[in-house]
Amino acid sequence: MFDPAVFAARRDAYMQAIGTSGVAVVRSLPERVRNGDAFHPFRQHSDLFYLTGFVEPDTTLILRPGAETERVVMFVRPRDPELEVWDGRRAGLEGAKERYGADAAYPAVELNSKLAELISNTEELHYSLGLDDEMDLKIAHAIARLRKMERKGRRPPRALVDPRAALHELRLRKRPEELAALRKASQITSEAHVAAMKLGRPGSFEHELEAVINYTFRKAGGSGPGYTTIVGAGENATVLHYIDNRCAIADGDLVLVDAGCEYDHYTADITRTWPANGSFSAPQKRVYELVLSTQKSAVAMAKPGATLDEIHQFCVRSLTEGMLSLGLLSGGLDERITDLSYKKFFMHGTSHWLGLDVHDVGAYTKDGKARPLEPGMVITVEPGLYIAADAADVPPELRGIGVRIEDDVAITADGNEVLTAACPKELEELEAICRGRVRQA
Ligand SMILES: [Mn+2]
Repeated sequence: MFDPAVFAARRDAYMQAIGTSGVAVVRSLPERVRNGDAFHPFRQHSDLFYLTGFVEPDTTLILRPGAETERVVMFVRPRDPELEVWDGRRAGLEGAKERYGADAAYPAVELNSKLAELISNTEELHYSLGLDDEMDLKIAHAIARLRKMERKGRRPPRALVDPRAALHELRLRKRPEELAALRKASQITSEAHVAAMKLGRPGSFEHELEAVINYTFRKAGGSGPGYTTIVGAGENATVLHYIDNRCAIADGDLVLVDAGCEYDHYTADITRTWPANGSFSAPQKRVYELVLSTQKSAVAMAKPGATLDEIHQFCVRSLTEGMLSLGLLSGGLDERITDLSYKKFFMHGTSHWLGLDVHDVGAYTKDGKARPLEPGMVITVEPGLYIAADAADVPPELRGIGVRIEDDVAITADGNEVLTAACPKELEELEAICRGRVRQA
């Protein structure tokens, strides 16, 4: 948990960006029923966490940079000793003010009656419409109520502004404390991947690897996986978001693991692919070396001024060249890139922003063009090659091979820092780890 001053500084920066004519409403998402009376674990909405560090449900933050008093207003669940016995401690109104920097705090149930007044007579309402129907309706009702109050000197905001405009630009550039959290998440994630490499072998199950990965996350103090852990052996590695994780691992399988630990609400995102029996077969090796050399060159390109589009175009060219020499495609390189036939084997993007969300916020284009990378931005670099088990017109020995290699890269003033550098990816290194384990068995 960061220093409260960190969150105060973020609120100040956001209020500066909004300007004195605007108001922002940021609300936690509703708790969701899993089944019966059991709920999915609650995880705070990233925008609200970013601005408050407050982790309880049913919370609303209203930022009013133009107001003279009550510039930071929070609606929270009040203390309730009886309920807290069942559901855990609450910060309450006092806690919201004393520990979370609210100028004023009200019980969550009073949001409806106070919302209209708090957003009235502003020009822009910064609010993320479309995430939560119930809250959208509250906003709509507040606006409707204010329309009827013009003669009493109250009117609704004139424009609705998506948080992408200001808040998500702030979230896109990571501050030192955020990079520290991402470093920690990356370090734990690297350990978890190595633990999986050591445990997995022909005969073990995908879910066993998922278990050791998620165990490693929690044991090290992470909150758990930042997204559902993917463990795909053999042809399951060619299914991009395979999360069933229930198959046995066979001798000769490659195992693709895509998993990231969430630490202090920031998540890492690593993919590694390794041979269950400790040796890449010759065809597996050819595919792996192609993806690895592409990935390493792509990581080296990630520096200020470069764009994600350039990095992706490089990967497309490099992988397509490899597809031609592997016999997956035929014809000319430029032709195969132009007609998009490479997408049969490399169908996803190379990079995404990374931070509080695994696919973090932030615009990918600026003025209609790919935006240049800047220090503080954190990206993934994750080329892959996937040859379906039933792919027609490909060398039979390549069928069912799926390889993805993914690292997390922070852009620095003069290049980059690979946050996930501790996670092995060299072919010989992977074989050594997997063989060492096989010997111990
Ligand atoms: Mn990713």
